[in-house]
Amino acid sequence: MVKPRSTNPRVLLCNCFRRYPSDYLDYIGENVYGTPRVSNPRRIGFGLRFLKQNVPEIEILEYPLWHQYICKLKQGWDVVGFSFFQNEVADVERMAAAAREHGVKEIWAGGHGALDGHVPAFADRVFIGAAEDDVARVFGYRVPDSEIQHPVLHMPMRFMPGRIPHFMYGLLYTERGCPFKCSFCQTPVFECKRFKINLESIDRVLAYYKKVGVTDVLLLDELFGIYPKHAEVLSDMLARYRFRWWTQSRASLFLHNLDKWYDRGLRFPLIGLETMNQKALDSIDKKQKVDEIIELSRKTGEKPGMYRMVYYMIGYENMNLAETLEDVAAVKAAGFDAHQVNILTPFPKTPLWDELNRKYGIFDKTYRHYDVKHLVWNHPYISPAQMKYLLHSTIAYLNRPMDIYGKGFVRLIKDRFKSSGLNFVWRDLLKGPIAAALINDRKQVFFPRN
Ligand code: B12
Repeated sequence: MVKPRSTNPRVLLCNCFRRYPSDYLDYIGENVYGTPRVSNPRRIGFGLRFLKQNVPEIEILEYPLWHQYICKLKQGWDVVGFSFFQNEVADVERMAAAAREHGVKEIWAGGHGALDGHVPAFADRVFIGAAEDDVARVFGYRVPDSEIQHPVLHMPMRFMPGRIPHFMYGLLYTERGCPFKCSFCQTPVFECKRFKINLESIDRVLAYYKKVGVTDVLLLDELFGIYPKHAEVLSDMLARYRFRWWTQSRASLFLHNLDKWYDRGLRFPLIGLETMNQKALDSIDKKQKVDEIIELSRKTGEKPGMYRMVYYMIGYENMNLAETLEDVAAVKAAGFDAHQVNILTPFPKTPLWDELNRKYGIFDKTYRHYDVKHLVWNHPYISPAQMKYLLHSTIAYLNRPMDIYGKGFVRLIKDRFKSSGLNFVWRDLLKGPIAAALINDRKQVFFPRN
């Protein structure tokens, strides 16, 4: 029997299971065909850490191995919940079935994967968007959005072959939601409420990162800079702690803030380019001009020590093979340093999903294929096999290992050496990897809630 809520149910929230201990997302390997490769181990559930920081009564289990998960189930839980992406839905359904077999009466689902239409078939409660307050209510109190506290979040990057520690990012989410409505993106439907994460809790996390030796902070907001005053305080804070920082945003916001953010430590802008074809940009409602992208490349290219990565997609409805190749050539000519190349993928509840399904049909329902590297709908001009070939050749062309590791990093090293002298050797070649080797990112560090 599920206990009445007021008596504090035992709640366990998990990520999808890992297949083997060093299971990783081959994020760089998927986008650069060459060595050295960099692995992005599946170790930390960012959403789960946010929930635990704000609702300490829950227990979290991050990316367990299957046997660890079963062992945990045996401890007896009133509720077991899962945090997952679309490409993990089938695996999580299997985990939910195992939980039921162990007598769990209530299954929860959250994270972007929970938007999938099949999820209510195996979950009793589906949470969309930030859920700190919803989960706190189960324990009889509230966590308003303005009081959500930021937890400690690390993300390791390791060189392969082997597992050589290279970087340990400190992660930051400074706001949730996005005012734009790009047709491919789930954020407008996932995070209907937009809000900022409170600054005191961010400051506390930054002080912690500094203390443990983190050199680089990665901001994974959908769109850093959309709240100008908030971004002003935050960029100032990052400068005060002397972090080098990486952030996602759109071309217009980078252009507007470039000089200031650069002076305050921004070195790795991650830019939503999407395509250099204006018709295609308009077709996904990106509200971005190709001229802005060109201008941004020029301006960022003049900043010493800046490494620019763009998010690029192929497979637009109105582009055939030849037009796609022209687009790829235009992206190369824009002159950015690295490119994440994806295939335009409809995700549930997005305008793109409805439109492509209605006009052409979404034929591939295999969840694992929703990793933005597969064509899952009937493209009018390009077959799935052609698209795969196009993806591989685009990646090989845009991210030539010699350019990425050779030209790009050699320029970075030269620029850094020029600006910091021998301090560069300490900070980049020694301090970063030493901190990466010493920090135990899996250790759950939480601040007391005040
Ligand atoms: C960080 C990130 C990643 C990281 C994930 C690392 C990790 N260990 O989690 C990396 C870089 C590895 C990654 C990879 C991918 N990503 Co990604 N990623 C993001 C990003 C930028 C932020 C997500 C995040 O961490 N948010 C912050 C946390 C705090 O929020 P949250 O997870 O949503 O959790 C909150 C709520 O959702 C809720 N909640 C979450 N889980 C649960 C569970 C329960 C039970 C409850 C009650 C509540 C709850 O409460 C939490 C606290 O408020 C988003 C875009 C964005 N800005 O949102 C894209 C995004 C989620 N990614 C996306 C995609 C497509 C991918 C990839 C498939 C693409 C690729 N090949 O690169 C892969 C798939 C990875 C995988 N399955 O392993 C898409 C959609 C994914 C989808 N629908 O499945 C997004 C939305 C980007 C976009 N706009 O298109 N990603």
